[in-house]
Amino acid sequence: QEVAPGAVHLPGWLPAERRRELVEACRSWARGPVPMRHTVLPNGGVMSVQTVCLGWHWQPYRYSRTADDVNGAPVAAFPEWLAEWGRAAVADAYGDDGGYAPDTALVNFYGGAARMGMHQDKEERSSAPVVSLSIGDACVFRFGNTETRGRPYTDVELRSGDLFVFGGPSRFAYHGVPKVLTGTGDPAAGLDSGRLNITLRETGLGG
Ligand code: MD5
Ligand code: FE
Repeated sequence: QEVAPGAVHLPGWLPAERRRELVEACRSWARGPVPMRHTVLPNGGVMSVQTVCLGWHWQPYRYSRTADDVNGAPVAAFPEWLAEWGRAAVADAYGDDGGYAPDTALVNFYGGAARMGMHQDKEERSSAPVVSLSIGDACVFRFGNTETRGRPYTDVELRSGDLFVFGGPSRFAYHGVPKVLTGTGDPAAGLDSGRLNITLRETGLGG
């Protein structure tokens, strides 16, 4: 389950009932106050993944309180219950929650053709872990190194209910999602197709 130092994969961590609750919550966040949408990159590219944010609004390559690139509205609050799930996740991965206090979540929806290229998550001003929860279709998750987008990397299959915690020396590793495994999903979770990934983070931005 430790894929690399600080990178811990706990398959099936999220119970079925919690998956359903999280899918329902994501459906609601996807409607507003800021609708889920394909992020436009500074180079004009459009991400194939759709995203909605809580607490802070992520844009490449910054966080803001309002969704200036969507409808200008303040993002939905980051709920305390999700912070508690985050602390439980870090405690189960590392044996101690380390006072984890996430203040933002990125909810990413991958349709069957969606991909995420190799990147680092560097917008946060904190080296606290990233907690990742996956629901629905499985995917190939590519976990790389901190130096380059290329090899060496390890491909891991992430399935519905899996938890992955990225901290310590793995926090700033390159990573991506080269493939969604269509038809491998979890209809009982309330998601008939596609993949949901929810990441919890500490922005380190305060206020
Ligand atoms: C996903 N999402 O599966 C991934 C899960 C994103 C994103 O990459 O930016 O929304 S989070 C994976 C992650 C985060 C921080 C560090 C590392 C991986 N890592 O060191 O590999 O949709
Ligand atoms: Fe990422």
